[in-house]
Amino acid sequence: MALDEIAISRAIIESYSRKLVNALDVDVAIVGGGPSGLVCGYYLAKAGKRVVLFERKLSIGGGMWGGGIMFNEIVVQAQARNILDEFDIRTTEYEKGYYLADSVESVSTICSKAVKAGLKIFNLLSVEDVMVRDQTVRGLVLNWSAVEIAGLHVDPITMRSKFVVDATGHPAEVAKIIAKKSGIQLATKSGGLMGEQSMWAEVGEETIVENSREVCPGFYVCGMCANAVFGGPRMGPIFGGMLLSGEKVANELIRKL
Ligand code: 48H
Repeated sequence: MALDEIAISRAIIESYSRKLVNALDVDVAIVGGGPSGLVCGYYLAKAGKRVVLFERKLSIGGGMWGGGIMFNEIVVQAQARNILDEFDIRTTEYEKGYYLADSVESVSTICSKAVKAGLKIFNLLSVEDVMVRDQTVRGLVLNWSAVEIAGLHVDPITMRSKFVVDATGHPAEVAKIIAKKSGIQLATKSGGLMGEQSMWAEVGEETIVENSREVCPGFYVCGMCANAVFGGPRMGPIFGGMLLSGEKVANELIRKL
């Protein structure tokens, strides 16, 4: 059979367009494909919810690939090891309570299992705004990352979801947009973003899970973003809190949906 380049092009365009159209009205939209967003998406998809994830970059995995200072190993504490077990990611005990995993195995496995569970991932799409109705976050405004990077004046498109999850990591991008543009008071002490605090692994890992929750109607945060919004320390290359926070938000949303 002779290969027809036009058939290849048509296949991709038709299939992607269908996938994107199906993503325009869903249960949950997650922004950011780092460890917390991926784990959140996995549990929601596994529970049969319609869930999509938008990631600005070409690659999925956020800050997990690089372990600590590009040494591609991650540390996970005992409380989160069962999540790595759930994904069948191999761990070794370094010393009591500290487990090591290969960061490449971790990201690729979580991503693969999340997609196979039904999470629809769109890479190369950036969230530049939210849709708000009746003081409730109801969806996202999307544009190609290439448009954003090139600074082109191209208008975005909009998708609707019952809930939005900000998993954009340190910059807390969606929370910042809501605080700046929507007039909605966030459920923090100041009503706005409290800001991330300096390194303290133990407190950071505890608070990240506590802070992974609803911030205003229709809007949740998980992962590093949760401490940027509610004010909590960073924790360096220990990833248990990221996994537990994604799981926590997924379970809360599964109860609500
Ligand atoms: C689309 C976006 C947008 C946008 C950002 O940083 P991440 O890995 O996030 P987490 O919270 O799952 O994990 C944090 C962890 O990697 C980390 O940084 C730790 C533990 N730090 C501790 C320390 O002390 O430094 O992933 C966030 C993802 C990235 O891939 C971004 O590209 C993406 O979100 N993203 N995607 N639209 N507007 N903003």
